[in-house]
Amino acid sequence: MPTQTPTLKTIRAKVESGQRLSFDEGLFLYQDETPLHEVGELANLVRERINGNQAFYNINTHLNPTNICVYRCNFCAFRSDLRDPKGYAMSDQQVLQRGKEAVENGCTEMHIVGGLHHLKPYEWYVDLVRILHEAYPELHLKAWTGVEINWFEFLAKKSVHDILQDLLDAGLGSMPGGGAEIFHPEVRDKICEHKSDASKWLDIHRQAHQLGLRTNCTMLYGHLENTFHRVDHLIRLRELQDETGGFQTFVPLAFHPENTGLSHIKKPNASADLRTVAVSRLMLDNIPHIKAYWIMLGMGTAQAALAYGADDLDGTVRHELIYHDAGATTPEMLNIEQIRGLILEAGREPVERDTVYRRIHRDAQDFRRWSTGEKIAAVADETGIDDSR
Ligand code: V47
Repeated sequence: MPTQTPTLKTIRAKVESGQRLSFDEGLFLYQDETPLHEVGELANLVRERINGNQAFYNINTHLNPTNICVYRCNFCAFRSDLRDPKGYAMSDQQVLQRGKEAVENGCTEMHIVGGLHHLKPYEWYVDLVRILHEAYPELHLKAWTGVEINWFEFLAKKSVHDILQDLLDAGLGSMPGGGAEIFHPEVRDKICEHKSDASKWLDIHRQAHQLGLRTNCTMLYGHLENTFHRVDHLIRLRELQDETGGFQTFVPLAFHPENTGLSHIKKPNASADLRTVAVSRLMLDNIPHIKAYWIMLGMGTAQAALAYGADDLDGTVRHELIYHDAGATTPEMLNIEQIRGLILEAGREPVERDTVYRRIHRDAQDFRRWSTGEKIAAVADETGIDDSR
């Protein structure tokens, strides 16, 4: 049977009745001729169906233990060579100091990613999780991307399963979504040829989900890819999510060209950002949350994104380097009032969550004291994953 050419009318009917959109419909939604406000309106319908008027945030910090990296991804401004004056690797004491600062500032999460340092053994990466978890057990450690886990396979000569088990035993709480970039080899081979390929990245997340870990997923857009590559990327994530249900948030990441090997490319504009958020919400019907990462989008676009499919702004953030090295002009951090204010100004209800989407209750007298409440009901959770770890 010939497939019907997509129109906004047919797509609207499918979205309203909760039917899954096809590859061609994803391409259609990405076309400049398909009015952005209509794509946004449809995405908002799905966003409100799943998450109501709520917009989530957390109190978090970043830790990039080293920027020294064996890979030379041409989109990255953060990496460094060993002898470059910019190169660094943190000591255990510096890492623990960051844990202390996080806890003293009420953080519930530490987001840990970095370079693949050729002189650091596997144990350095595992022990970093262990010392932080032993000193600050209340701090959720969202650590190491699929690309790092793949590097650990090379370092330790162990299986993905055993590596993830070592990290779980050390205190790993979940995994961030970085390193996915663009899966399609036509692009991946041009921007990060040495990095784990799509099937490796996806299989690491599959195995993490099977071990009961929640993970996030990302897509880096606005460089050498076209809309075909983006829709292909989204569908590969959707297929894995059908299998495991372990992804909790999708984070579209806008390329920042400054100080990178692709500095001739113009940064995506606000309409490209909003369209990507909206198409992601519409295509990823099985991933509960879409994040508008304010550090990368800028505050105004992140606020608008809350009406284009996004339901999460990430966190207050401290010590972000990856985007600021690549020219991000956003502040280095926000305080609680500021992030809540952004959400309120956008007409949404701010809800503080922990990393695995449980409500956080803060002590009214001392905001640094908090307790974990109930799981936020987004889509039906049939994964059996236990988040009480
Ligand atoms: O994998 C690197 C991207 C990612 C640039 O899981 C760049 O909640 C744009 O994954 N321009 C790391 N993007 C960041 C990341 C992330 C961020 C926030 C939340 C979560 C989460 C994950 O940043 C890398 C790469 O895709 N990146 N350089 C650049 N110049």
